[in-house]
Amino acid sequence: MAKKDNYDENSIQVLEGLEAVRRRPGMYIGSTSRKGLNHLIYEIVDNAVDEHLAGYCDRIEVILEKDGSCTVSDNGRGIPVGMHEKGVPAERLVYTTLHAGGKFGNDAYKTSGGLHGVGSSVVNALSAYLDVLVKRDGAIHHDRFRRGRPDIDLVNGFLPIVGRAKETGTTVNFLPDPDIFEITRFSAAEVKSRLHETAYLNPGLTMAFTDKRDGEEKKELYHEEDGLVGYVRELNKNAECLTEPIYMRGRDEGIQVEIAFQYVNEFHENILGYCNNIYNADGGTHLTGFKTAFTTVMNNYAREIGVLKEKDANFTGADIRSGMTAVISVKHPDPRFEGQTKTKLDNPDASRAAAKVVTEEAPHYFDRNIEALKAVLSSAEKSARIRKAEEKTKNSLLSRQKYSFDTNGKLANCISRDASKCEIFIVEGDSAGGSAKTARDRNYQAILPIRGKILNVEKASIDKILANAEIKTMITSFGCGFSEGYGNDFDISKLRYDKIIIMADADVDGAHIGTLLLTLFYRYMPELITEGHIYVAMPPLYKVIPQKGEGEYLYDDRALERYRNRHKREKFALQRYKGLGEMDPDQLWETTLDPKTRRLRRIEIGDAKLSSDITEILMGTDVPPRRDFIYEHARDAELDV
Ligand code: 28F
Repeated sequence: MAKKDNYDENSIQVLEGLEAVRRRPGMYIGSTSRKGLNHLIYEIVDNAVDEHLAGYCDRIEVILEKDGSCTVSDNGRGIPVGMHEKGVPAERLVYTTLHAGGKFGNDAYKTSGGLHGVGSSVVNALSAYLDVLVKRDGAIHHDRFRRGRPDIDLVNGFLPIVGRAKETGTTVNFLPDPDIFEITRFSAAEVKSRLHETAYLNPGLTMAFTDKRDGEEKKELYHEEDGLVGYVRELNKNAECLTEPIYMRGRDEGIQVEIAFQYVNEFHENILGYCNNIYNADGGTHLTGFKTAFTTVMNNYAREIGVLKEKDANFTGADIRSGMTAVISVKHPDPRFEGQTKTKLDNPDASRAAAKVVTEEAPHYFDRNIEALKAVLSSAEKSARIRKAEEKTKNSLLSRQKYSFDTNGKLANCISRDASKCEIFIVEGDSAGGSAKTARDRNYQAILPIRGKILNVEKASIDKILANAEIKTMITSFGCGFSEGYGNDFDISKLRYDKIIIMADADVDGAHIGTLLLTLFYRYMPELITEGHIYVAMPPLYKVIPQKGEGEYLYDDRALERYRNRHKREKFALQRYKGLGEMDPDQLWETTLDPKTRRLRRIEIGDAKLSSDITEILMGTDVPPRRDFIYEHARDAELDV
């Protein structure tokens, strides 16, 4: 009897906990937009990955179902279903208790640590329904919840058994609650990219993906036997490589460190950091430890083999990393993160561990691979030479231009100086630029027309980049300088516009220009993206004008198809926009400039793998995948209100 009372009390607490999640979902999953939505899948997948890390699961499957739900299953041991001391099956407690991991006094079990370590119960609380099937002890056990509340009766305190099974594993099927999420359609591109990333970080694990939502099933299988080395190869697959991928691993203070890097014939560094399989967009201590130690090791080599003479100054860290692509993955028993977004690792011991591994392992490799050593040092020399030559040019260029606000011929600036209200549209082509200048609200909207193709900064040296007229104009207009490997002159607090809006045609060329611009921002002004200032305008493809009633803008062919289906018997005129240049100023205002009616997509580069895919897909010459990519992302466009 006492036990039952106890359970009732507990179950009230449980419901209150889940209610809290439903009241403030953003606190638990970041947001209720598309990003938060996909996060639900990652939380569940992370639990399965933990089971892999524990050594019991080698296959995880993710299915996007026709009804909009998602199924995740693994072939691990199955979540324990035995009666817990509180009088409920352990599985049910996992799905209804916040911080379940901690409550079991078994913190060490949780290594991949979902976003805030509250995984399963948060997903449950935010799902219209969630079904769990556990195959264990020869039986299939079933549990079911609605909006986090159990929706199935226990049988003598146990989960109902719905079948027999020799094998073991856990399957979870859930439907995000439309009352909570603004958007309930998962982004397949993002899920796939995340699964592929997980496969690279966990060689030996197979990730299967199926999208059953539209028409025929689409399947992908990710299995990356070469792990981080394969990841680095993939990141560099379109570059001219100067070394083989170099791999090292080690352990220190209970932290496991794995590093793979490779040099390419380019002028920037691309270093990705992971802690417990989670990408750290803002890096952190594991990266700084690696960088500092690697700089020391390589400067020592440079002196030893005479690349640096006694009187020479050391190479800077950026010199040494110029051309480096690296992935650093640490497994930490108690990760801490810094800042609002929790994307920067903060544990000092992770820095020491990464430094120790590099200091011990890098010489093992370079002592035996002199060619690689020479390639790295000659890349550093080249970078140092350019740095010195350009420090002068750069200083004079920036001091001359830093505050020349209105002297720029092409920029049609706005009147307001209140950055929080101002917007700048980067418009492709002179004719669209002209219309936009007429159409805009000059109080707070600035127009910067750009001509022709933007320089591909991935392939250009810094002097060429700074000499490029369009890029110079952008740097001066934005007002916050730029950052490159040799020092950071970028100051986001000086940004003159809250929104920087890329306005290009909704065709392949437009997408190409958009990507070149994004690549520029990503490499040289990344905070513009991470702080959420970059947007892409999504102009409509069609306008339908019915005989009676209001005209309507349609943004893609699906919308047109839907419109046709809804207005089968009615006559309407159909106007097709080929490009921004064809719209008159009024149309341009209504479709692209007016905050009340326009559509903007905010650019987020939280996912390193995805951004590399974007560059890969959009920079490549393959037109078909590029079109698919644009299509898929265009459909996920969110209204900016
Ligand atoms: C589709 C999502 O969530 N898989 C999981 C396991 C296995 C165990 C476990 C999970 C013990 C009581 C805390 C099994 N046998 N896939 C998953 N597989 N959780 S989640 O244990 C959880 C702890 O609650 C498991 C022995 N030990 C652990």
